[in-house]
Amino acid sequence: MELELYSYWRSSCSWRVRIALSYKGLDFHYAPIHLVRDGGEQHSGEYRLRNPMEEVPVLYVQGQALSQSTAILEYLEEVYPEPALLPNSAMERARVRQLSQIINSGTQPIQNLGVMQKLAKDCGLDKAATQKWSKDWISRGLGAFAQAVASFGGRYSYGDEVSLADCCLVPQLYNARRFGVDLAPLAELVAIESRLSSLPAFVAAHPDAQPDAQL
Ligand SMILES: N[C@@H](CCC(=O)N[C@@H](CS)C(=O)NCC(=O)O)C(=O)O
Repeated sequence: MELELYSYWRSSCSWRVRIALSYKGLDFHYAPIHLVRDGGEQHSGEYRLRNPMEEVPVLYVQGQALSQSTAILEYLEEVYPEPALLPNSAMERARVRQLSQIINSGTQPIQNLGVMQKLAKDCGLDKAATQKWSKDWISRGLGAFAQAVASFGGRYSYGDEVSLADCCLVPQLYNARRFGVDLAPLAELVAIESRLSSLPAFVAAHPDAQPDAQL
């Protein structure tokens, strides 16, 4: 199946999809979209046709554009069920989705680039204030994630198998560091991250390993 991923090296949502693609051993063509240069290539007329939300990622599957990273993750899981990123029972799958959504809908959207730019433009917040905004929302989201992991985590975010929740956690921790979040209270998440980081799929999906990385 022909797969093409529109991605930005540091985009946490693109990173989630890169992890799943690599974990499932799927080859894909990488199409870089620079989120900052020239005001952001995601806002170009050409890209808006790919995703009217003007965001990455977009995954083309045999010419059909899919957006929204968790929809893409679920698609990949359905079409390429092995190796699995969701557990067997309905309750376990709901737990993994619960964790994923703490990040996908409860954290990342509030700290996204577009939100920070709007806070600066429309509300007059300076860089320190927008950074603090993002830092506080990430702390809150990862704090909730850590509490859930204390109940049903294990070697990884949910139990002892890699799951979609891990695809969301690792990029969000990277963002946490970028915004100066204190990770000391989140030591268990950092420990899970360090177990995940040595897995080949996580190595391959890291921002620094992408063709558009600016090191
Ligand atoms: N809910 C979307 C969010 C996508 C999203 O926020 N992407 C960010 C990068 S992680 C983006 O493209 N931001 C560009 C902008 O805000 O202008 C998803 O999960 O795919």
